[in-house]
Amino acid sequence: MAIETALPQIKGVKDVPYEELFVSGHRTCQGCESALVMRHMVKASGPRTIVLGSTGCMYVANTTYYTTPWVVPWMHTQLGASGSAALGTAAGLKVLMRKGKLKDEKINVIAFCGDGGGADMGLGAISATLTHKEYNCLVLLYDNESYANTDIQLSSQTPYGAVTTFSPSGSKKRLMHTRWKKNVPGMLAAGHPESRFIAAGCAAYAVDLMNKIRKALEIGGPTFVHTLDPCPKGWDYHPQYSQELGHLAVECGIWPLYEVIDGVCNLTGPTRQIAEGRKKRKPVYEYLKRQGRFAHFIDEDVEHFQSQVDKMWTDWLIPGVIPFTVPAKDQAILKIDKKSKPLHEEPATA
Ligand SMILES: Cc1ncc(C[n+]2csc(CCOP(=O)(O)OP(=O)(O)O)c2C)c(N)n1
Ligand code: SF4
Ligand SMILES: [Mg+2]
Repeated sequence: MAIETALPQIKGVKDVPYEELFVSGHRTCQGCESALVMRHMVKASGPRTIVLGSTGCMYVANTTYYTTPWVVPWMHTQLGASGSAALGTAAGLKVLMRKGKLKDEKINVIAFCGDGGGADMGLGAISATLTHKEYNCLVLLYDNESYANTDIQLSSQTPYGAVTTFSPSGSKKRLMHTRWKKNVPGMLAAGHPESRFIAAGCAAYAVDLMNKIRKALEIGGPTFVHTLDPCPKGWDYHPQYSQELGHLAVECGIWPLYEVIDGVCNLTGPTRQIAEGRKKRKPVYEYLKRQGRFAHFIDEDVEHFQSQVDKMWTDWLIPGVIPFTVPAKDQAILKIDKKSKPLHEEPATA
């Protein structure tokens, strides 16, 4: 029987494959959105997929001794090595197929990493991988905004002011952590013109996310998807609110959804509606007040958070994506006319 490998775009939930390739047998917390990302990721990619994963919750909790939820082939890789593992596996498959030792067919290679493993330790390897355009592989960074598996330590993805085990709020210092979250997908998109697909998604928008995974795998070459994943343990909220928090992160403009295809940026989902003025951006307080990690915030902290998010929307060259601001006097030189030119053109998919 011929194996179906083409991955068409999913038009609605009725189109979502029934087949589960990430099943029971894992020990992630109730309400773990990173586990949902894994499930959506392989649902979208289908059975002809090899998954590689760096150390973290999605390794440890998914491979408790003698059990695994993975139906597809799966391999662990070192904490900072998802980029190298993706590239090495894609290169190995290519050689085996060229030598006739493996049937020449499309096999999806996906390497995942957490924010600690991808945005911090393994960023160099991911960057290198995104320059090797002759290999087909996807790196998926699942971002729960901490080193969760080792008990919620601060990472470069932890939001401004949030409490982690490395940034507790104290009586002398209310905010132990005051860095703004590193903009990983924007940075990778801006710096890797040979990567044909780089996107930001969220499991709360499941179809949007699955379509981004599919586009990445169909467009080919080295690609990257970054997901924001609410984590009940690290963010300190009841597990039943994970989806709601994913929605709020996007609706408050904190986590813009977009994809960059061949250098063309396309905002997606509610992010697009907000940018087009069809939906009102919610105040960040709606998001912050739902999580214990921000319980120590006073008004001025919320105001600062809001002002930073506002800047992402009003000053950045592409809202939430590219953090350059262009002075009015230079907008004509750079051919930027925000009023007459649509900022977010629909890119042609390959
Ligand atoms: C080189 C190295 N340093 C430290 C560790 C210990 N360690 C294991 S998992 C982990 C946290 C990883 O965080 P992240 O990548 O964000 O994944 P998460 O646990 O949040 O899912 C750490 C520090 C390790 N396994 N390898
Ligand atoms: S700590 Fe967070 S990321 Fe880890 S398994 Fe629990 S909910 Fe998921
Ligand atoms: Mg993490």
